[in-house]
Amino acid sequence: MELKLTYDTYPSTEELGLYYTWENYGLMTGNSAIGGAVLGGVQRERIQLNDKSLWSGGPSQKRSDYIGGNIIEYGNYGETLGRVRELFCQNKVDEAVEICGRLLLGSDIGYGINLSYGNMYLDFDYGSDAELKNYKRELDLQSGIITVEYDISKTHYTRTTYTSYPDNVLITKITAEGKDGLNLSVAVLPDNCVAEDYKWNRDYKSDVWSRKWKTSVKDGLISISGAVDDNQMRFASHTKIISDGKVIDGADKVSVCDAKDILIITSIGDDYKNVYPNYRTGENDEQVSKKVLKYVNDASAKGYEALTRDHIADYRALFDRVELSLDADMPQKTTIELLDAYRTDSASAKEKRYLETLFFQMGRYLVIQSSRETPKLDPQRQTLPANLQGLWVATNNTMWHADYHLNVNQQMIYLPNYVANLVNTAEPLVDYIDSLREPGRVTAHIYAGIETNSENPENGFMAHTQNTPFGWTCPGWCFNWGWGPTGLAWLIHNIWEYYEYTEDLQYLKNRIYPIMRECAVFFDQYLMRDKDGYLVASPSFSPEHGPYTNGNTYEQSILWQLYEDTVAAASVLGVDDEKIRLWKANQAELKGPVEIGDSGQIKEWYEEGELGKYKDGTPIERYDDDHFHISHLVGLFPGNFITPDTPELLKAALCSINGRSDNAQVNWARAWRSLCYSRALDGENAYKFLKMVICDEMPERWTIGKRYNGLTSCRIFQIEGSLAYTSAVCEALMQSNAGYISILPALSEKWQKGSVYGLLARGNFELGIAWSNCKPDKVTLLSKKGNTAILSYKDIALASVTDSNGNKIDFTAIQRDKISFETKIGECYTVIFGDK
Ligand code: FUC
Repeated sequence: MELKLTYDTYPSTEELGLYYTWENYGLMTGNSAIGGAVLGGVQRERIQLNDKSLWSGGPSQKRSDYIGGNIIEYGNYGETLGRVRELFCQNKVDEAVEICGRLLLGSDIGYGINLSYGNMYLDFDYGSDAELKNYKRELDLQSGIITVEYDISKTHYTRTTYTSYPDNVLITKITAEGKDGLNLSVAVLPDNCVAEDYKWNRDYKSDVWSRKWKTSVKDGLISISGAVDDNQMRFASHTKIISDGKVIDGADKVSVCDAKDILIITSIGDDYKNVYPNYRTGENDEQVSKKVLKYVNDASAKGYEALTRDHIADYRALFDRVELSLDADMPQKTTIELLDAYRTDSASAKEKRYLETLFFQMGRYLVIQSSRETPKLDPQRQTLPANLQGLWVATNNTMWHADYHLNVNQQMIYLPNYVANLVNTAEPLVDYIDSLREPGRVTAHIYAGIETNSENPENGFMAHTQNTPFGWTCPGWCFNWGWGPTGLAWLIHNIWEYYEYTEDLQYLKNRIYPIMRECAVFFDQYLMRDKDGYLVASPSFSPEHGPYTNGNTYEQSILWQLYEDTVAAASVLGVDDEKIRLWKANQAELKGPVEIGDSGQIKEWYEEGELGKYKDGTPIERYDDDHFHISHLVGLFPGNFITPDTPELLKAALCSINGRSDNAQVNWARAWRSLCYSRALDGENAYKFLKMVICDEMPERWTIGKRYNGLTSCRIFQIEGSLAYTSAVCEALMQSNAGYISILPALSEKWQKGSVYGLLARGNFELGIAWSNCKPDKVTLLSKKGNTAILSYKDIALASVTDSNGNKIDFTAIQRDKISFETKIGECYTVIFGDK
């Protein structure tokens, strides 16, 4: 089945410049470093360009005292924290809260923002005012290529665009077949991109985003070299225009006449390097420019055919790993028509299933475009992880700076990577967390009094809710969203999963475990005893919700999981016996992590009685049942504290999600609810929220129209809704977090018939499931590590298991609903279910 986003309408030249057009209709492309958005204009085309590491903020000539936003007088090497804790213990909550709000803060000076690189403009002269016909624009998820096609006056024009990871270039190929040739000009402008209709964060001053650059043109090559004013970050791009027509250099653009064929090759780069404390490569302008030019020259020498062949091979090696069918075909409707029908519930069942499949694969496409590992042969191409907008920002005042948010967003951005079989794409996240260790030790010292020195090396690092690529690890400039030391531990659970899915022992040992260990070492010292002798992280704030307390379910659940994971990691590596003992003891002495309240809910705060009320019945301040975050359920998802094997807790978790209204408002929150419902084995509610992600409805006051480009939003476009959607589809079809693989644990009745191939389960199994009437017919299991397979489904003990030669395999029926059998590396097993 084809997987395409298709359009038959295009923006006018005027509309091309609007933020609205970019956000709702732009088709995104990228290779984790360079990004682009194809808007599809005809007279004028705009390809918006990104360089992921182009940021303002951080170290700068004008901030010689830059220390990642930490304020020594505020943190006072842990004294302030100690005072706050003491006040909490004496039950002087108001005084404690006052100090939190005044001193447990970081700076906002030099935070910076992820900048849009600029735009490439193609201005066409068709030499006739003949009518345009057969316009089509599409993004083909199976090749990672965007195409724009149309006819004007007996000539067929085609433009294809993609971003090559192997060659580090953005390619646009334009051809004309028929009577007329191509006449156009190409210009690249690293312009300021503050679109008129962009209504968020307008108050940013230009000193945050302004830059200077020079453009030169020679032999069809447009070269740009410049620097960001705020932090002197150097950037460069080269755009080479190759054609069979006449190529004419202008002052700042290139014109092409009478061509049938034009190839435009662009590469962009900068002098950013994720190394503390300067975060620069040390290259001068010329070196940055030369580095970028080499990619363009190499790609020109290679030629379009070979570039495209290598791009497709690279892309498909990832994309093709997972196939999903929900028994649908590609409808004869454009994406706009389909989405409108879906949103008004007038789409046919087949159309709905098609869109649900398309969004699943769109999430995988976005992962591949926005997060790739460092190429072995080109280590300078290490990239930052995908940020709040992946790597696509179109303005220089993007909301939330398109940064790294650790109170849910960054965790969600890296949800589908493992289960949707794209494991290596998570490596930029591992590299990034590793890079927070050095600056994070400074924050740990200043705010928690936990010092790393020669006697205590790697003694703990701390980071809070938001960070930038410049080691910005201090708390935010407002306590109730900005203080969040456990967000980092949550993110580290994600990279532990890298090991759980792959069982790559070397990678665990060299890259992941040192990070986990240092995080656990930090919390060993950070935790304090409460009046009952339990260990708590204090002060705490359930992300953006409710009161300040001495420990809460969110933080305690994350810490339970951190100890659980770190003990498992150390045990499998056979190291740190003494630490293992300490970590187990600490885990056992944690307050909570989970308590059941008087409404039968998981309490979000230990002070809670009935849902949203204190034990004496007074309402909890700032309690909001529409609230986006469901932070107290991290033990259910992504954690393992609450599973079907703890039925009482599972029931309480269900009560908690049901206690929140359906009005989750933003898409990551909808996807999160779907994930939790799947873990709670409630397929219909899980589906309901998946559907809401596709509908992408936003309150009127926030929105500038509906998205039709496969993206979803959190007011503005934010990427985690789409990525968490993909992972939520996986969780409905298969779960593997509770020590066994659950088949179709939360399948909605809407998905009667279908199949999925290539999902990854913990223990490194590749799973296929074919089902009908909502029940599995056949499960295939490719064992990539030779582990014992444990599968769970109703009455699975009555099924039969064969190996790839059709030989029957003996299995152990652990229960009627659970079987186990030994597997061999590389062998594929088939489970056939009997009568339904
Ligand atoms: C969290 C959320 C906001 C937004 C921001 C980037 O703080 O509560 O809705 O997604 O991150």
